[in-house]
Amino acid sequence: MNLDANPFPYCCELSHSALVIIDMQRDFIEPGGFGETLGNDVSLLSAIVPACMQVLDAWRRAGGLVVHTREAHRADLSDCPPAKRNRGNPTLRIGDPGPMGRILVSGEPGAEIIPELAPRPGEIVLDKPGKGAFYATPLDGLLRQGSITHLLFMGVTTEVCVQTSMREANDRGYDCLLLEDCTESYFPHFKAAALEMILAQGAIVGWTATSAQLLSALADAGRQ
Ligand code: TIU
Repeated sequence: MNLDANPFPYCCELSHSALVIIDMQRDFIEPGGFGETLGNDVSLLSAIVPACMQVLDAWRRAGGLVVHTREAHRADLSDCPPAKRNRGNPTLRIGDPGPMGRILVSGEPGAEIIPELAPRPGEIVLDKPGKGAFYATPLDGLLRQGSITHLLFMGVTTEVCVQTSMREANDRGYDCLLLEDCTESYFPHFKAAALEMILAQGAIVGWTATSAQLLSALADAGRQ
């Protein structure tokens, strides 16, 4: 597949590529979850859901590997460092009971991926205790086992978990692309800055492209 990406074209083979969907959880996108406890207006984030659904649907139909991550901790919080739990002055801390169950705890309603993007059998679903998808998860091994070399990212938030995961992936040798209209931040200027940082200096972290560009590349690949 060839994508008309920034800062220059991005080439990947579907059989060696994965769509990595970062933390599209109720805790970040709906009121009453972790995002809101940090003082954020969560309404901005749901705007990307239709574009994410379109990409996920096309990617599934093409037969590509899908990885979903969730930022979620064990019920006993043994994988949540006190430095993370005690940071700042949130209205509720990780593990506290909120309107969608315990904040950012695996298995609680708030930690689930939003129903529109719910994982299907056969897709990889990983709970991660950090911001990056590679820290304390089996992701790198699973991707190498599947001969995956190219990662296409969507999800939230752009400059926190998405950018951290892309940087981790970049250092591990993956060619990474971020779908611009399938990622969002609570701070629009941070999203814009993150996109700029990623593709500056000759794609120092990776490429960016729109969902339309990926859909068109998938359609072209399907015709061949
Ligand atoms: N998934 C993710 O980005 N976690 C965050 O805590 N993001 C914020 O922007 N707070």
